Amino acid sequence: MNYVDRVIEEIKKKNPNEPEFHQAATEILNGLRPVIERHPEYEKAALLERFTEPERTVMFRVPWVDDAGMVRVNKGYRVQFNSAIGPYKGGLRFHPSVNLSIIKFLGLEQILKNSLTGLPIGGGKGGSDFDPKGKSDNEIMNFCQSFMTELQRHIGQDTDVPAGDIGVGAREIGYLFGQYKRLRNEHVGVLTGRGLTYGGSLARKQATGYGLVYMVEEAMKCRGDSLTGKTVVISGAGNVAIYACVKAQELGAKVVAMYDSNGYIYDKNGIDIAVVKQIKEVERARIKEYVNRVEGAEYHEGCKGIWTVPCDLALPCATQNEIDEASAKILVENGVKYVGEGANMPTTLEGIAVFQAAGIVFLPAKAANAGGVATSALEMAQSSGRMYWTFEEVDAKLKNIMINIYHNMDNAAKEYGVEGDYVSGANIAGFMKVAEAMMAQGIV
Ligand code: NDP
Ligand code: 2IT
Repeated sequence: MNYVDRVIEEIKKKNPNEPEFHQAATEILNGLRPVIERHPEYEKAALLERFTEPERTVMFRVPWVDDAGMVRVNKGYRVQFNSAIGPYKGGLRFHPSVNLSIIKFLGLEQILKNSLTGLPIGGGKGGSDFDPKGKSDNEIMNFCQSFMTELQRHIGQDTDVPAGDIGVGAREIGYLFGQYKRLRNEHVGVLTGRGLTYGGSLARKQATGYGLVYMVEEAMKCRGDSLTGKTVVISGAGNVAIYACVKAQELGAKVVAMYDSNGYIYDKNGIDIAVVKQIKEVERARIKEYVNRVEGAEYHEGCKGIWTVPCDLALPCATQNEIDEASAKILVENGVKYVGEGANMPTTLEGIAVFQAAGIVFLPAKAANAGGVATSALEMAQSSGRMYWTFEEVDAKLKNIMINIYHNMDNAAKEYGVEGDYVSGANIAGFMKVAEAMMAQGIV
């Protein structure tokens, strides 16, 4: 059995009951086959086995008190996956579905994504099965303080720098940072996505969504195409989805559908994003409210139907495995030409195969959504330098990074004989830097 097949098999055997981790590892290792052929020395060094085994996994109890005085207990996680090229870096996800498999898939993806940014950041991820929905601000603060009381002993500005992800935004980062500072007595860049009054970077909030659209714009430009007049469907109505919508509209596209975890809105006139922001960011309410505020808009219960809305560009920006084989086929039948992944692993392996067979321009998550973590690294640089860049400066750096990532993965795909296959291209381009750093650092 060849090296890649053997490692995939071992991962499944040694990590049972981790389907999301198996999925991410399979996608990555399949993409790396041409690299392994060219570098037989990696097998002797057990490079793939080391790459797919986290350097450290921390799991802990998070007890907190709810508003009724009842004690609640959640699970906390931080997977410090790979520090070959820099301190561990990656978000925290608070969602009831969180388990070790999900955190490990996110952490493994993060290693390659962070490498692709060209900045010195390793890969990690964490979170909790805590559900922020329906909790009061006081309960959110109690939870965040308890979570950080344990997490603080494992992180640090030069060790591991968490940030936001699903369910963790500016409010949660604020409470987490406050508790870190109180316990450690240091005001440092240990978290990114901080508020602008205490070390945050301009444009970090917008970065993932903007970066996604910058990459799509570059892919279109290379084909003599542009966003002007394009019809776009975006799943999600959170941080990534909202700012992808803002930038796509600014560049002349029409976004006609978005969803939250209950159902989707369709607005043939183009989504009024100010209304979505008011509902989701300010009121923390359900997106179905939109139809009460915008005439002519429709609401459909359930999420999957969103992929039946015809579009030129689909931007899945909510969560993993949102687009399965059946949804991918419908998108293709309806004439989709570009798919850009804002969420992490939003397309199943079967869904990706459908897009690739149909010749769709498919921009995989670890490249397309890297703008968020790239701007986090810019926030770290500003913290260390004790200075701030303007919005325009950060935005220009972000755009430049996204264009570079696009060309690096495009070139890697060409160099390794898989032109146009950006899944392989992104995996190869991200992996080579990590591989070289790991080989140079000895058996660790
Ligand atoms: P948010 O919590 O801000 O928003 C998530 C959105 O997706 C919400 O609208 C939520 O619906 C919806 N959603 C979440 N889970 C599900 C589900 N199981 N089914 C249907 N809808 C769901 O998170 P972000 O926007 O930050 O993250 C979205 C995706 O982007 C994630 O995959 C994340 O890993 C990825 N990402 C985020 C980055 C960042 O900088 N924030 C960077 C790179 C990637 P509801 O409102 O009902 O909860
Ligand atoms: O998936 C991701 O890249 C993020 N959630 C952002 C991580 C970060 O450290 O900014």
